Amino acid sequence: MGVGDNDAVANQGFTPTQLSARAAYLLRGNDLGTMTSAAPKLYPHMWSWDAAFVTVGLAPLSVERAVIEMDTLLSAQWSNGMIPHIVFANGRDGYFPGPARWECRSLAAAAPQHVDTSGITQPPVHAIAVQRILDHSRRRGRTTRQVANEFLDRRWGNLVRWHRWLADARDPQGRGRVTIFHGWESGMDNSPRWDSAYANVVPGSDLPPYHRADLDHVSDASMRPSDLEYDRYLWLVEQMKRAHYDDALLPGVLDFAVEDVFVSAIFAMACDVLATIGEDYSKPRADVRDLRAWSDRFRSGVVAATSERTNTARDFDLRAGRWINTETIAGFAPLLCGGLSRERERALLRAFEGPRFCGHPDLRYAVPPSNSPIAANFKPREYWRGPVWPVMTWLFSWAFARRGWPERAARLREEGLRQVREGSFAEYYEPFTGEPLGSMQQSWTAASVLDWLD
Ligand code: 9WN
Repeated sequence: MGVGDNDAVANQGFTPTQLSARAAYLLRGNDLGTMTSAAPKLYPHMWSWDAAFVTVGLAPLSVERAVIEMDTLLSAQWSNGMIPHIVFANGRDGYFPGPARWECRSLAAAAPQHVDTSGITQPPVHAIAVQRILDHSRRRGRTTRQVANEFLDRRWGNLVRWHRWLADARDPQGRGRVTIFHGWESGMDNSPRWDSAYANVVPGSDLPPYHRADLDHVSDASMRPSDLEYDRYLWLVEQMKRAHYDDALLPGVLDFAVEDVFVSAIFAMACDVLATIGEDYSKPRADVRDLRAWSDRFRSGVVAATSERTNTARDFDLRAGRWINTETIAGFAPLLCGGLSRERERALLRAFEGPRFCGHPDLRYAVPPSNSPIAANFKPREYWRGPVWPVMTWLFSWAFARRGWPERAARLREEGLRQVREGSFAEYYEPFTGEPLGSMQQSWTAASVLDWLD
């Protein structure tokens, strides 16, 4: 912090110029060379959806560096098409479960051999990053445009294979929803959405012992998932390892199998974004056709998952054979991908902006909390069970702009920026007090700010 910064914090927070300079500085600090760590201490490696959001923040700073970020991630793609949820930085410890626990190189036939990765996936937001790379390159000179175009030529096949894997391996019956086999695959690890499904995950007595590294980095353990939750997370990893991470075997052996409506909506939207890029850059027509077909299929799957009464979207527990009724941010999935009738969509927007979400009278900022403050299981400081995640505010503001709702997008941006101008770029925030929580200097929070202030 420079002289006078404390005054800035005590008063109104940093000015936009100061804030974007600090965000850029933060990403530089978290830069490991060819990847950006998700956060310096708690998450010292590359996470898949973090990397996509980070790329969105890097693109206005340097298209070249943004391309490197995506290249690193896509180089770690599995041969079946899966983009793994973590790409481990060489020689860095401090995160559990690390490569020694996942053992992907030795167990999974599809895992790459030149790099260590985890054996699960994360939400497919990468098309947004690719779009941002291309958009920013068009504002630059010829050399930068060429870097971006070559990137697209080099990686188009990876991107289509990634989407094909999601459509085929994770929706083999064509229901229009992506199945996840681990709560981590949703990116919303301990959301109340997964409570009932996790209740059926009973860790075996042969769960190998482990030490949680996350609790070494956060000041208050109650901001993180509990030990029982961790036992379940690790038990699912054990089940996957025993099945050699084989796509064909997972549905038969995993205690947790849920159709994730939020991931499905992101996928529908991402397929459209990629298809448009494909058209604009003359990519194979067959690819574009497949992408549009997946987009339609998953949009329908999301709409079919909505409640007639509330219009919110629900996840489906494949093991229990029932819809999961919770009141979380994921319920607004149809606002990301569209597909609802005009009337139902208006009602859903009203719910998003109403007193059960962004319009709750006690919220410090009018941004969506991860769980409704009205819900019985709402916990204002506990990870995905209540806090506000700025990157989710960014995702909704980006999607609203794309859906043709510029005022709504601008409102989320303004409120999101008001929330983070205290300058710690926290992973998540207490919704009523605005207290920064979890990891500080979280890369995707800085990236959101950089895009908002660009
Ligand atoms: C497990 C990195 C990741 C995010 C997730 C967030 C958290 C990891 C963890 O951190 O998950 O993947 O160890 O808690 O829930 O969304 O990608 O920022």
